[in-house]
Amino acid sequence: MSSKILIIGACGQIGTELTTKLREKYGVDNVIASDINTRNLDLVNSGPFEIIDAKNFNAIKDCCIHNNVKTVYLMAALLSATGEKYPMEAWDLNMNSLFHVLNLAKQKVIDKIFWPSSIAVFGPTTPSNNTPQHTICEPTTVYGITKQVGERWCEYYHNKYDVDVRSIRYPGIISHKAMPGGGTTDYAVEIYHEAVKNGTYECFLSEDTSLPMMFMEDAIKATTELMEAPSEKLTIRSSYNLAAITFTPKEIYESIKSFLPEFSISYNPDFRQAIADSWPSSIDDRVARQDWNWQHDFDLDAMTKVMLEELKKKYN
Ligand code: AKB
Repeated sequence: MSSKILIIGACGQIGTELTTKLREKYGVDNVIASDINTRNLDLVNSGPFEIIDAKNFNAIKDCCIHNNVKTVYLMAALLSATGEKYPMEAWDLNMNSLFHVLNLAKQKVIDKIFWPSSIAVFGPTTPSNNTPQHTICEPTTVYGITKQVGERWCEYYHNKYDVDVRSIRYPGIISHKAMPGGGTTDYAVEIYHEAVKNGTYECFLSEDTSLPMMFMEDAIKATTELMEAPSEKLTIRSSYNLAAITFTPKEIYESIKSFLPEFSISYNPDFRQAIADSWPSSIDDRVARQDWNWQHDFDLDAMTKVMLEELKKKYN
């Protein structure tokens, strides 16, 4: 049997598009999508799909053994805003699912892991502009703590047990297919939907909150390129800084307004403002650029153009 890829958490914002891309690249039957439920029927019906709870070690192991899965993308997680509401659930899901796949690789059931980290590993004491790869990481959210600790474990399993684990510190990801859920950067997706549907948006961050962001196409490109890079080129086994664009709510509003002149915005910051304030405003990703030639394609206006075109098709 040819070796297969398993995506855990495939119905989420990134998992949905990652599944499509990996199926294009490696063949539909070679990529098994899985999630805890069947909430995304398009995805469920688009190829092999299994219901798997990312916290269930035996379910993941059985799926890997029965299908000859050798590569796992672990996309299931509780994000920053939800994690603050359900701290123990975030710890439980984010850490245990990671240990399950790391231990499967240690046991040589699987060969390779992709695990997403986040700009949430940084905190208020981190240099905020052009945040370096190696710097102070004192996160103040539960999500950030799980990602920081997860990074340490990834590096440990690589050094101690030769586990081939690869990771990216994703910035906020903007896409027009599946919605994000429970993140602080979600405003940058909601704003496009509301602009097209209602012509107005109330933003939960203040107008000058600058955060690192990226269009989904770039995030998927980065993920597949990192996974295809020769192992010996990779100098980071915790997680790579990755950057594309940085903008504030006001700047994304202006970008949308240049396409939709009637669009209006108001600001009503909530608890997510404190989370955003603790994160960097821009990221230095030179190590990713050197090690595996990472380059982004989309700037803010190019992304706005695609987002508005696609969402107009969806809503009209
Ligand atoms: C969040 O806002 O929690 C996520 C992230 C930056 O990891 N999008």
